[in-house]
Amino acid sequence: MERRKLTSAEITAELAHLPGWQVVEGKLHKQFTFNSFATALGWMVSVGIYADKLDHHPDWCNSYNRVTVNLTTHDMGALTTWDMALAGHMESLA
Ligand code: H2B
Repeated sequence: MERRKLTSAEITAELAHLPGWQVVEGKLHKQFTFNSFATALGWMVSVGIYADKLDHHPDWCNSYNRVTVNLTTHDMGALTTWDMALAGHMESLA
């Protein structure tokens, strides 16, 4: 998959397809709420397997049934196509 920085127009267009996501301090941000800790953890494991295969890892924090996610591409210091791909995969599994 192509890995490149997104323009602000591209980011705005992508956000239209990612409900609940917003750019906060330059990162793609969302807080997910699940109905239990077990559900949240299972989702994290599924997402984590995909992320590791892509070699693109989320910054995230879990508290009981909530997972707070911040995505960015560390080595480019920007949002990229891979951040959008990871966000889209998170949505498809949530
Ligand atoms: N994840 C994210 N989100 N951004 C990166 O720049 C990044 C990564 N780089 N996972 C990868 C790992 C890099 O450190 C390794 C060496 O491929």
